[in-house]
Amino acid sequence: MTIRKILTFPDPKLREVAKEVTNFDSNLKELANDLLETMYEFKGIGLAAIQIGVNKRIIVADISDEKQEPHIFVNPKIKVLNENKKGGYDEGCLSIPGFYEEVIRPTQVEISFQNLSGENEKIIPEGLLGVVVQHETDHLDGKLMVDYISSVKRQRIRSKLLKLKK
Ligand code: GNR
Ligand code: NI
Repeated sequence: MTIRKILTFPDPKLREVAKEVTNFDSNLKELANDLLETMYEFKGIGLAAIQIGVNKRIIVADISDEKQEPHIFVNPKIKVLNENKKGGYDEGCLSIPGFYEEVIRPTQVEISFQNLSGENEKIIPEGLLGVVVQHETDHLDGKLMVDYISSVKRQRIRSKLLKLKK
């Protein structure tokens, strides 16, 4: 188990479209453990492999603050069940540290995915978990939370983060 470094916006790697997972081997389990450990270390509630520079379609999430209830989703696919987009949610992103922006998303989705053994599963995530799985699957397609806000705001965040890096 290793805590990995998280890439930050505007790192071009975060714009890559991640590749389907085809090998459900011990390396994949190791990657899932690293994702969980890194997510807990940085106090996140979700993490996509591309955020640690690994171009694979795997995400993890854990929205419970007391007991750990880790979710691992391999090759996730989102189906919108309720397009209703009332009331956005203030989202944060470990790849955009220090910024919180309201993102309006569908209120109910179904996520179909494979588990670490390659078996198909699907769930209808409730509440915040539904928001997080949409945020994470966006990462796998190179999409970031800042793509939902105005380009003026996005540029401002971009230059602030670039200055912090220097
Ligand atoms: O830690 C995180 N919090 C969060 C809050 C609201 C909506 C989405 C998220 S995901 C984020 C971690 C992260 O960057 N995952 O990609
Ligand atoms: Ni994120």
